[in-house]
Amino acid sequence: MKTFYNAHHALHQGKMEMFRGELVPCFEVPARQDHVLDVLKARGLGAIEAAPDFPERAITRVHAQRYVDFLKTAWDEWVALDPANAQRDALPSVWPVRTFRSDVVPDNFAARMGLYSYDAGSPLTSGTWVASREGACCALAAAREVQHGARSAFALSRPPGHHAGADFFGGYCFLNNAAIAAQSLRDAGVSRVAVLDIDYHHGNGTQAIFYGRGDVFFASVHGDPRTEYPFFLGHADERGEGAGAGCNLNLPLPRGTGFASWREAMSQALRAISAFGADALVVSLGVDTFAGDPISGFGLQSADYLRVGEDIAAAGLPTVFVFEGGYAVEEIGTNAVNVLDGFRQRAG
Ligand code: OKP
Ligand code: ZN
Repeated sequence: MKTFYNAHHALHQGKMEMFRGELVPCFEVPARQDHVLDVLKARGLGAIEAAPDFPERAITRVHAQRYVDFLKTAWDEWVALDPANAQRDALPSVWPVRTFRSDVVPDNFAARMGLYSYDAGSPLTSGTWVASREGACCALAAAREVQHGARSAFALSRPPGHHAGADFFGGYCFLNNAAIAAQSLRDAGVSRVAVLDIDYHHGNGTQAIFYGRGDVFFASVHGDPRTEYPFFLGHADERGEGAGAGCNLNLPLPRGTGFASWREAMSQALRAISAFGADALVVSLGVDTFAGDPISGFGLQSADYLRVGEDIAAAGLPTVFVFEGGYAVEEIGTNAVNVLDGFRQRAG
Protein backbone atom coordinates (compact mmCIF):
# COMPACT_ATOMS: atom_id res chain seq x y z
CA MET A 1 0.00 0.00 0.00
CA LYS A 2 1.49 3.30 -1.08
CA THR A 3 1.51 6.23 1.37
CA PHE A 4 1.43 9.88 0.38
CA TYR A 5 2.52 11.99 3.35
CA ASN A 6 2.26 15.71 4.00
CA ALA A 7 5.80 17.11 3.80
CA HIS A 8 4.59 20.51 5.07
CA HIS A 9 2.27 19.45 7.90
CA ALA A 10 4.44 21.02 10.62
CA LEU A 11 3.81 24.47 9.15
CA HIS A 12 0.42 24.15 10.83
CA GLN A 13 1.22 24.22 14.51
CA GLY A 14 -1.44 25.66 16.75
CA LYS A 15 -0.36 26.86 20.16
CA MET A 16 -3.55 26.96 22.22
CA GLU A 17 -7.21 26.03 21.87
CA MET A 18 -10.19 27.24 23.87
CA PHE A 19 -11.31 24.47 26.23
CA ARG A 20 -13.49 24.76 29.33
CA GLY A 21 -13.11 28.50 29.49
CA GLU A 22 -9.37 28.66 29.16
CA LEU A 23 -6.68 28.34 26.56
CA VAL A 24 -4.95 24.96 26.77
CA PRO A 25 -2.15 23.49 24.62
CA CYS A 26 -3.43 22.01 21.36
CA PHE A 27 -4.05 18.28 21.20
CA GLU A 28 -3.58 18.24 17.44
CA VAL A 29 0.24 18.36 17.30
CA PRO A 30 2.84 17.70 14.57
CA ALA A 31 4.23 14.66 16.44
CA ARG A 32 1.02 12.84 15.50
CA GLN A 33 1.97 12.52 11.84
CA ASP A 34 5.67 12.00 12.59
CA HIS A 35 4.89 8.97 14.78
CA VAL A 36 2.69 7.35 12.13
CA LEU A 37 5.40 7.89 9.52
CA ASP A 38 8.05 6.33 11.82
CA VAL A 39 5.96 3.19 12.36
CA LEU A 40 5.11 2.95 8.67
CA LYS A 41 8.80 2.99 7.80
CA ALA A 42 9.66 0.46 10.51
CA ARG A 43 7.00 -2.00 9.38
CA GLY A 44 7.56 -1.65 5.63
CA LEU A 45 4.02 -1.36 4.32
CA GLY A 46 5.02 -0.03 0.91
CA ALA A 47 6.41 3.02 -0.86
CA ILE A 48 6.24 6.32 1.02
CA GLU A 49 6.19 9.53 -1.02
CA ALA A 50 5.54 13.21 -0.54
CA ALA A 51 2.36 14.24 -2.33
CA PRO A 52 2.57 15.67 -5.85
CA ASP A 53 0.84 18.96 -6.56
CA PHE A 54 -2.75 19.19 -7.80
CA PRO A 55 -4.63 22.19 -9.18
CA GLU A 56 -6.81 24.17 -6.82
CA ARG A 57 -9.94 23.24 -8.76
CA ALA A 58 -9.86 19.78 -7.15
CA ILE A 59 -10.33 21.57 -3.81
CA THR A 60 -13.02 23.97 -5.00
CA ARG A 61 -15.03 21.00 -6.30
CA VAL A 62 -15.83 20.57 -2.59
CA HIS A 63 -15.12 23.93 -0.95
CA ALA A 64 -16.56 27.37 -1.74
CA GLN A 65 -14.13 29.63 -3.59
CA ARG A 66 -14.71 32.49 -1.15
CA TYR A 67 -13.79 30.19 1.76
CA VAL A 68 -10.60 28.99 0.04
CA ASP A 69 -9.66 32.58 -0.77
CA PHE A 70 -10.19 33.51 2.88
CA LEU A 71 -7.94 30.69 4.12
CA LYS A 72 -5.19 31.78 1.72
CA THR A 73 -5.05 35.36 2.98
CA ALA A 74 -6.29 35.01 6.57
CA TRP A 75 -2.87 34.86 8.22
CA ASP A 76 -1.60 37.98 6.44
CA GLU A 77 -4.79 39.83 7.34
CA TRP A 78 -4.40 38.77 10.96
CA VAL A 79 -0.83 40.05 11.17
CA ALA A 80 -1.78 43.26 9.34
CA LEU A 81 -4.23 44.04 12.17
CA ASP A 82 -1.34 44.16 14.65
CA PRO A 83 2.28 43.12 14.06
CA ALA A 84 2.25 41.46 17.51
CA ASN A 85 -0.30 39.00 16.12
CA ALA A 86 2.58 37.24 14.36
CA GLN A 87 3.32 35.66 17.74
CA ARG A 88 -0.22 34.41 18.42
CA ASP A 89 -2.68 32.21 16.56
CA ALA A 90 -5.96 33.51 15.21
CA LEU A 91 -9.08 32.11 16.92
CA PRO A 92 -12.68 33.07 16.14
CA SER A 93 -14.86 34.50 18.88
CA VAL A 94 -18.14 35.55 17.22
CA TRP A 95 -20.46 33.48 15.01
CA PRO A 96 -23.59 34.05 12.90
CA VAL A 97 -25.91 31.57 14.63
CA ARG A 98 -29.66 31.33 13.94
CA THR A 99 -31.39 34.58 12.79
CA PHE A 100 -28.09 36.16 11.67
CA ARG A 101 -27.16 36.55 8.02
CA SER A 102 -24.35 34.58 6.43
CA ASP A 103 -24.84 35.82 2.87
CA VAL A 104 -23.17 39.20 3.44
CA VAL A 105 -19.42 38.82 3.92
CA PRO A 106 -18.25 41.34 6.54
CA ASP A 107 -15.14 43.45 6.04
CA ASN A 108 -14.11 42.94 9.65
CA PHE A 109 -11.56 40.12 10.00
CA ALA A 110 -12.88 38.73 13.29
CA ALA A 111 -16.36 38.61 11.78
CA ARG A 112 -15.09 36.67 8.76
CA MET A 113 -13.25 34.25 11.07
CA GLY A 114 -16.63 33.56 12.65
CA LEU A 115 -18.50 33.35 9.36
CA TYR A 116 -16.10 30.65 8.16
CA SER A 117 -15.91 28.55 11.36
CA TYR A 118 -17.97 26.93 14.09
CA ASP A 119 -15.71 26.54 17.12
CA ALA A 120 -12.88 28.24 19.01
CA GLY A 121 -10.76 25.10 19.23
CA SER A 122 -9.16 25.33 15.81
CA PRO A 123 -6.36 27.90 15.70
CA LEU A 124 -5.44 29.34 12.33
CA THR A 125 -1.66 29.77 12.13
CA SER A 126 0.94 31.09 9.70
CA GLY A 127 1.21 27.75 7.90
CA THR A 128 -2.39 26.56 8.08
CA TRP A 129 -3.19 27.15 4.43
CA VAL A 130 0.02 25.62 3.05
CA ALA A 131 -0.26 22.57 5.32
CA SER A 132 -3.97 22.08 4.60
CA ARG A 133 -3.51 22.46 0.87
CA GLU A 134 -0.73 19.86 0.92
CA GLY A 135 -3.02 17.58 2.91
CA ALA A 136 -5.63 17.80 0.18
CA CYS A 137 -2.91 16.86 -2.32
CA CYS A 138 -2.13 13.74 -0.23
CA ALA A 139 -5.79 12.73 -0.43
CA LEU A 140 -5.93 13.45 -4.16
CA ALA A 141 -2.76 11.44 -4.81
CA ALA A 142 -4.07 8.46 -2.83
CA ALA A 143 -7.39 8.63 -4.68
CA ARG A 144 -5.61 8.74 -8.03
CA GLU A 145 -3.55 5.70 -7.07
CA VAL A 146 -6.73 3.73 -6.41
CA GLN A 147 -8.43 5.12 -9.51
CA HIS A 148 -5.46 3.77 -11.50
CA GLY A 149 -6.07 0.28 -10.15
CA ALA A 150 -4.31 0.02 -6.79
CA ARG A 151 -6.22 -1.99 -4.19
CA SER A 152 -5.56 0.72 -1.61
CA ALA A 153 -3.54 3.82 -0.76
CA PHE A 154 -2.98 5.93 2.36
CA ALA A 155 -3.09 9.72 2.69
CA LEU A 156 -1.07 10.54 5.81
CA SER A 157 -1.66 14.13 6.74
CA ARG A 158 -2.58 16.64 9.37
CA PRO A 159 -4.49 18.74 10.19
CA PRO A 160 -7.46 16.35 9.89
CA GLY A 161 -10.38 17.14 7.60
CA HIS A 162 -13.74 15.54 8.34
CA HIS A 163 -15.22 18.39 10.41
CA ALA A 164 -14.56 20.98 7.68
CA GLY A 165 -17.64 21.85 5.63
CA ALA A 166 -17.92 23.40 2.19
CA ASP A 167 -17.29 26.85 3.67
CA PHE A 168 -16.21 26.47 7.28
CA PHE A 169 -13.42 25.18 9.50
CA GLY A 170 -13.70 23.64 12.96
CA GLY A 171 -12.70 20.59 14.96
CA TYR A 172 -9.02 21.15 14.00
CA CYS A 173 -10.06 20.75 10.31
CA PHE A 174 -9.74 23.26 7.42
CA LEU A 175 -10.02 21.28 4.18
CA ASN A 176 -12.08 18.11 4.03
CA ASN A 177 -9.54 15.67 2.65
CA ALA A 178 -11.89 12.66 2.61
CA ALA A 179 -14.57 14.61 0.72
CA ILE A 180 -11.97 15.93 -1.73
CA ALA A 181 -10.77 12.35 -2.34
CA ALA A 182 -14.33 11.06 -2.80
CA GLN A 183 -15.21 13.89 -5.20
CA SER A 184 -12.05 13.29 -7.23
CA LEU A 185 -13.02 9.63 -7.65
CA ARG A 186 -16.44 10.72 -8.89
CA ASP A 187 -14.83 13.20 -11.29
CA ALA A 188 -12.56 10.43 -12.59
CA GLY A 189 -15.63 8.41 -13.53
CA VAL A 190 -16.22 6.19 -10.50
CA SER A 191 -20.03 5.99 -10.39
CA ARG A 192 -20.72 5.32 -6.73
CA VAL A 193 -18.37 6.23 -3.90
CA ALA A 194 -18.79 5.50 -0.19
CA VAL A 195 -17.13 7.27 2.72
CA LEU A 196 -16.75 5.23 5.91
CA ASP A 197 -15.88 7.48 8.85
CA ILE A 198 -14.49 5.58 11.85
CA ASP A 199 -13.01 8.54 13.74
CA TYR A 200 -14.42 8.88 17.28
CA HIS A 201 -16.10 12.14 16.31
CA HIS A 202 -18.91 12.42 13.80
CA GLY A 203 -17.71 13.67 10.40
CA ASN A 204 -20.20 16.53 10.23
CA GLY A 205 -18.39 18.26 7.37
CA THR A 206 -18.32 15.21 5.13
CA GLN A 207 -21.95 14.41 5.89
CA ALA A 208 -23.04 17.96 5.07
CA ILE A 209 -21.08 18.09 1.82
CA PHE A 210 -22.78 14.97 0.45
CA TYR A 211 -26.12 15.10 2.28
CA GLY A 212 -28.23 15.93 -0.77
CA ARG A 213 -26.42 13.61 -3.17
CA GLY A 214 -27.19 10.06 -4.26
CA ASP A 215 -23.75 9.33 -5.74
CA VAL A 216 -21.76 9.44 -2.49
CA PHE A 217 -22.85 7.38 0.52
CA PHE A 218 -21.69 8.52 3.95
CA ALA A 219 -21.57 6.10 6.89
CA SER A 220 -20.17 6.97 10.31
CA VAL A 221 -19.62 5.18 13.63
CA HIS A 222 -19.00 7.72 16.38
CA GLY A 223 -19.62 8.95 19.90
CA ASP A 224 -23.25 9.95 20.44
CA PRO A 225 -23.51 13.70 19.69
CA ARG A 226 -25.87 14.11 22.65
CA THR A 227 -22.72 14.03 24.77
CA GLU A 228 -19.80 14.06 22.32
CA TYR A 229 -18.25 16.62 19.98
CA PRO A 230 -19.38 17.97 17.45
CA PHE A 231 -22.74 17.84 19.34
CA PHE A 232 -24.99 19.38 16.70
CA LEU A 233 -24.94 16.68 14.01
CA GLY A 234 -24.49 12.91 13.82
CA HIS A 235 -27.82 11.55 15.04
CA ALA A 236 -29.29 8.30 13.72
CA ASP A 237 -32.30 10.00 12.12
CA GLU A 238 -30.11 11.91 9.62
CA ARG A 239 -30.61 9.74 6.53
CA GLY A 240 -29.92 12.18 3.67
CA GLU A 241 -32.26 14.44 1.73
CA GLY A 242 -33.53 14.90 -1.84
CA ALA A 243 -31.46 12.81 -4.24
CA GLY A 244 -29.40 11.76 -1.21
CA ALA A 245 -32.33 10.32 0.77
CA GLY A 246 -31.18 7.01 2.24
CA CYS A 247 -27.50 7.73 1.43
CA ASN A 248 -26.45 8.77 4.93
CA LEU A 249 -26.05 6.36 7.85
CA ASN A 250 -25.11 7.48 11.35
CA LEU A 251 -24.40 4.89 14.02
CA PRO A 252 -23.88 6.84 17.26
CA LEU A 253 -22.63 4.82 20.22
CA PRO A 254 -22.49 5.77 23.90
CA ARG A 255 -19.27 6.89 25.53
CA GLY A 256 -17.58 3.81 26.99
CA THR A 257 -18.41 1.49 24.07
CA GLY A 258 -15.88 -1.33 23.67
CA PHE A 259 -14.56 -3.12 20.60
CA ALA A 260 -17.21 -5.88 20.27
CA SER A 261 -20.13 -3.45 19.96
CA TRP A 262 -18.11 -0.97 17.94
CA ARG A 263 -17.08 -3.71 15.50
CA GLU A 264 -20.70 -4.77 15.05
CA ALA A 265 -21.62 -1.16 14.19
CA MET A 266 -18.79 -0.91 11.66
CA SER A 267 -19.90 -4.13 10.00
CA GLN A 268 -23.43 -2.71 9.80
CA ALA A 269 -21.98 0.35 8.06
CA LEU A 270 -20.02 -1.88 5.66
CA ARG A 271 -23.17 -3.88 4.84
CA ALA A 272 -25.00 -0.66 4.02
CA ILE A 273 -22.11 0.47 1.80
CA SER A 274 -22.25 -2.85 -0.01
CA ALA A 275 -26.04 -2.59 -0.44
CA PHE A 276 -25.54 0.91 -1.87
CA GLY A 277 -23.37 -0.69 -4.56
CA ALA A 278 -20.24 1.38 -3.98
CA ASP A 279 -17.44 1.05 -6.53
CA ALA A 280 -14.81 2.61 -4.29
CA LEU A 281 -14.37 3.37 -0.59
CA VAL A 282 -12.81 6.31 1.22
CA VAL A 283 -12.08 5.64 4.90
CA SER A 284 -11.82 8.57 7.30
CA LEU A 285 -9.32 6.84 9.54
CA GLY A 286 -9.27 8.32 13.01
CA VAL A 287 -7.73 6.28 15.80
CA ASP A 288 -9.16 8.36 18.63
CA THR A 289 -11.41 5.34 19.31
CA PHE A 290 -8.37 4.05 21.25
CA ALA A 291 -8.97 3.40 24.96
CA GLY A 292 -6.06 5.68 25.87
CA ASP A 293 -7.19 8.68 23.84
CA PRO A 294 -7.16 11.81 26.01
CA ILE A 295 -10.23 13.51 24.47
CA SER A 296 -12.41 10.54 23.46
CA GLY A 297 -14.42 7.75 25.11
CA PHE A 298 -14.33 4.38 23.30
CA GLY A 299 -12.34 1.35 24.42
CA LEU A 300 -10.44 -0.05 21.43
CA GLN A 301 -7.06 -1.66 22.14
CA SER A 302 -4.08 -1.53 19.79
CA ALA A 303 -4.50 -5.13 18.59
CA ASP A 304 -8.16 -4.44 17.72
CA TYR A 305 -7.03 -2.16 14.90
CA LEU A 306 -5.69 -5.18 12.98
CA ARG A 307 -9.25 -6.59 12.98
CA VAL A 308 -10.59 -3.22 11.84
CA GLY A 309 -8.33 -3.33 8.78
CA GLU A 310 -9.29 -6.94 8.05
CA ASP A 311 -13.00 -6.16 8.23
CA ILE A 312 -12.61 -3.21 5.85
CA ALA A 313 -10.59 -5.33 3.40
CA ALA A 314 -13.32 -7.98 3.46
CA ALA A 315 -15.69 -5.47 1.86
CA GLY A 316 -13.59 -6.01 -1.27
CA LEU A 317 -13.57 -2.38 -2.46
CA PRO A 318 -10.71 -0.25 -3.81
CA THR A 319 -9.94 1.76 -0.69
CA VAL A 320 -8.44 5.17 0.03
CA PHE A 321 -7.44 5.64 3.67
CA VAL A 322 -7.38 9.27 4.81
CA PHE A 323 -5.86 10.01 8.21
CA GLU A 324 -8.06 11.94 10.66
CA GLY A 325 -7.90 12.09 14.48
CA GLY A 326 -6.06 10.27 17.27
CA TYR A 327 -4.49 12.08 20.20
CA ALA A 328 -2.73 9.34 22.19
CA VAL A 329 0.49 10.36 20.48
CA GLU A 330 2.69 7.51 21.76
CA GLU A 331 0.38 4.80 20.39
CA ILE A 332 -0.96 6.62 17.34
CA GLY A 333 1.55 5.07 14.93
CA THR A 334 0.94 1.50 16.05
CA ASN A 335 -2.82 1.94 15.99
CA ALA A 336 -3.03 3.56 12.54
CA VAL A 337 -0.53 1.19 10.94
CA ASN A 338 -2.32 -1.79 12.49
CA VAL A 339 -5.42 -0.87 10.47
CA LEU A 340 -3.40 -0.65 7.26
CA ASP A 341 -1.49 -3.86 8.03
CA GLY A 342 -4.68 -5.78 8.84
CA PHE A 343 -6.15 -4.55 5.58
CA ARG A 344 -3.07 -5.54 3.59
CA GLN A 345 -2.92 -9.02 5.11
CA ARG A 346 -6.59 -9.70 4.38
CA ALA A 347 -6.60 -8.07 0.95
CA GLY A 348 -3.47 -9.96 -0.09
C1 OKP B 1 -11.12 16.28 15.64
B1 OKP B 1 -11.16 14.87 15.03
C2 OKP B 1 -11.02 19.03 23.43
C3 OKP B 1 -12.45 19.33 23.02
C4 OKP B 1 -12.78 18.79 21.68
C5 OKP B 1 -12.66 19.26 19.29
C6 OKP B 1 -12.33 17.86 18.92
C7 OKP B 1 -12.02 17.74 17.46
C8 OKP B 1 -11.66 16.34 17.03
N1 OKP B 1 -10.28 20.23 23.65
N2 OKP B 1 -12.33 19.64 20.64
O1 OKP B 1 -12.44 14.37 14.81
O2 OKP B 1 -10.37 13.91 15.72
ZN1 ZN C 1 -11.87 12.64 16.13
